Amino acid sequence: MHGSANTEPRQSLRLSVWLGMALVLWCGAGNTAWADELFSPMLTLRMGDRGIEMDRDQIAALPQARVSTGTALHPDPIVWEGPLMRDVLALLDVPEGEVVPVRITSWDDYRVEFTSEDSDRWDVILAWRANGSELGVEELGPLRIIYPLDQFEELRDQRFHYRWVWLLNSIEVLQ
Ligand SMILES: Nc1nc2c(c(=O)[nH]1)N[C@H]1C(S)=C(S)[C@@H](COP(=O)(O)O)O[C@H]1N2
Ligand SMILES: [Mo]
Repeated sequence: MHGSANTEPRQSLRLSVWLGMALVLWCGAGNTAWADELFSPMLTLRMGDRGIEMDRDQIAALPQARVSTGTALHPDPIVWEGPLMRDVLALLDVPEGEVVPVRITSWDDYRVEFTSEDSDRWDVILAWRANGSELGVEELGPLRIIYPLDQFEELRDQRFHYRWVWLLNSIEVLQ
């Protein structure tokens, strides 16, 4: 499943309203402690009855990967850093190489489903840093999916664009 053309305007409206509220809080607070509370837990993992909630420190404690690439719609290269999606899925004991369906959701209620085949084939990063700084909500963080687009021409495809989830808050392995 991927976002269809007729759901995008509704998503965009909801995103705008949501981001507007988040930005007011963000600017008003003037520090990241508030933002951390707003986006807490930073990441929720689910598989069946199992749930794992992770905060920024736990995400930062995972092995970190790094890639320099533009995004689906923004070609200027940025250095993105964060854990590999395959390492994050491994926290749910998803055996590497086994293809499982995953549902990714975001703080703006965007959702998309694809499979773990992507993160097995490519180094897909759950980025929380960009050009050396932590991603704030104005950069569509605190977590977003980054494909190594500039390294693999085959990723330059509409099918993948929907999977570049920003404002990511949960990853669920569907069984
Ligand atoms: N949270 C969230 N992520 C999203 C979307 C969205 O509406 N909300 N739109 C998707 C769509 S339709 C596209 S084309 C890509 C664009 O990614 P980019 O702007 O990072 O290049 O983001 C995807 N990720
Ligand atoms: Mo899109």
